[in-house]
Amino acid sequence: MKKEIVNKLMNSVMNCDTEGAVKTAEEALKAGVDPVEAIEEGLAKGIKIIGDRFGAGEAFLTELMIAAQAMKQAMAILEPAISKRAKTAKKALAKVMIGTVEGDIHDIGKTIVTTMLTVEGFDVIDLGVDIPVETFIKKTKQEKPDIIGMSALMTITMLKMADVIKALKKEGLRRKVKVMVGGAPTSKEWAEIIKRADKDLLP
Ligand code: B12
Repeated sequence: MKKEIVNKLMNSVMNCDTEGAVKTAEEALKAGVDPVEAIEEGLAKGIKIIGDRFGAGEAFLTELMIAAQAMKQAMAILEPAISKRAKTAKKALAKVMIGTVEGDIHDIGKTIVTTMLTVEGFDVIDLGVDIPVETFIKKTKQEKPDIIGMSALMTITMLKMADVIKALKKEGLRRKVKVMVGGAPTSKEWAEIIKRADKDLLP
């Protein structure tokens, strides 16, 4: 039953069925489906399938846009159920500042990460999307985060992550923060490359 609902979520997004995605998200909560599983195993799988079709020239950008809208609206129903689990620690575990890098407006994954970190007791500042290097630097000076999270969904924009790290170093901020990168095109290998570039930049 729960598995069926999760599959229905996947299919609704894949088929650009916003109404179906919203209704199924409500059904999922009623049936006691884990909202994180509903997002990761249902909605996210659906958007990945249509994304792959788009990449193969088998789907139009408008379809991608509608599917993304369906996913966002279903997430809006599921997220409050995740937020309810928020740990009520007196002191935040750490301050995280997160943003999607310049040139990139993808924010679905970043929003999930923001919700999960908040639930786990981190103080999260979400800068939004299309964030220039200068803004990462300016906000780091203002907010003094312990961790900076960067999201990129395109191979071209993920390069901006290295630019932010370089700028942090140039401004003498690199040793004061940990840097976290994520988004579909990133990988362990990419994290290693970023780490190496980072090391070279350290005195
Ligand atoms: C939805 C989507 C869109 C939506 C975005 C809506 C939105 N508000 O986000 C719309 C329709 C607007 C869109 C636009 C475009 N898109 Co698009 N899009 C996608 C799609 C289908 C899904 C992305 C997504 O939301 N996935 C679901 C989430 C849950 O997964 P995720 O983002 O990977 O996040 C998870 C992890 O990666 C991680 N994570 C994410 N961020 C972070 C950050 C940190 C710090 C950490 C720790 C973890 C973490 O946690 C998340 C939870 O598990 C992908 C396909 C794909 N396979 O990724 C294409 C894709 C990314 N898009 C693509 C393209 C080309 C475009 C456009 C250029 C299309 C165009 N011609 O205009 C534009 C770009 C606009 C821009 N300047 O950014 C390409 C990129 C190709 C490439 N190799 O660079 C892809 C891969 C599609 C394809 N197969 O060709 N897109």
